[in-house]
Amino acid sequence: MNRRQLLGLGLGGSSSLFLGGCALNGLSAAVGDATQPLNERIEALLQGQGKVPEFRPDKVEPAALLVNSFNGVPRLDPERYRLQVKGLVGRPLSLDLGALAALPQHTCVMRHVCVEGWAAVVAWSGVRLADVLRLAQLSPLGGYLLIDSADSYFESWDLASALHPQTLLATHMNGAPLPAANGAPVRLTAPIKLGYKQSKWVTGLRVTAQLGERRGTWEDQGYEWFAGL
Ligand SMILES: Nc1nc2c(c(=O)[nH]1)N[C@H]1C(S)=C(S)[C@@H](COP(=O)(O)O)O[C@H]1N2
Ligand SMILES: [Mo]
Repeated sequence: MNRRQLLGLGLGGSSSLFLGGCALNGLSAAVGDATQPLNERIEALLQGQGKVPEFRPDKVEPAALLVNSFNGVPRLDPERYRLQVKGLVGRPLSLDLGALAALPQHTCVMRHVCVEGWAAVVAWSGVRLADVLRLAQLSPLGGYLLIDSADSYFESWDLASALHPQTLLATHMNGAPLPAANGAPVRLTAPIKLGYKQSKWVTGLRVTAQLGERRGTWEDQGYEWFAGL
C-alpha cells in the first residue's frame, strides 16, 4: 500500500479508518511512512522523555493489586470492541483488537500507586499510546488527551505524559490477558502517574487544544490533575 492509498482509506470528511483482517499487514507496513516526523512540537514532546527504571519481571506482586472500580465492571465484547481516536488528529481511527495487536508490543514492569495508600508491582503489556497517536497523525494543535471509559469514568492527560514511551494501552497484565475487573480489553497504564489517571475499559481518545470544564472523575472532586509520580 502506498501513502496515497493509505491516506485514501482514512482521510476525508467524517469517514474513519476501520482496521481489521487483511488490512492489517498493509497498514503495519505503512505505519513507518505515516509516522514520519509530524512536526517540531510533537517531536520535541516525544523526545528527551527519560524512562523510569523498571522492576525485574519476577518482582510482580499479583496479590497486592487491589481492584478499584467505582462504577461497577462493564463487560465489553472483544469482537465488537473499537478504540475510537478523534479530535485534533489528521486521521481519525477506529481500531479493533486485531489492529492493536498488530502494532509493536511493549511491556512495562512498574509500581502502580493508588492515592488511597496501596501499591503493587505489575507487568503491563500492550501498545504505546504514542504509537496510536502517531498513527492517527496527532495535530501540532493538540495539547491534551481526553480519555473516555465504558463505565463513564473520565480522565484527561497532558500530551507529554500521554506520549511518554512507558505510557501503554495495556491488553495484558502479568503475562495474561487483562481480567475484566482490571479494565479488559484495554486500559491505560504509566509509571509516571497515580493510579486514578490510569483509566480502565478505555473506549475513546480525543485530542483537544484546551482542557474543558470536566477534567476527570476524581479531579473534578478536588484530586490533583497532573498526579505525577
Ligand atoms: N474506568 C475506570 N478506570 C479506573 C478506575 C475506575 O473506577 N474506572 N479506578 C482507578 C483507580 S483509583 C485505580 S487505583 C486503578 C485501579 O486499577 P485496578 O483495579 O486494576 O487495580 O484504576 C483506575 N482506573
Ligand atoms: Mo486509586
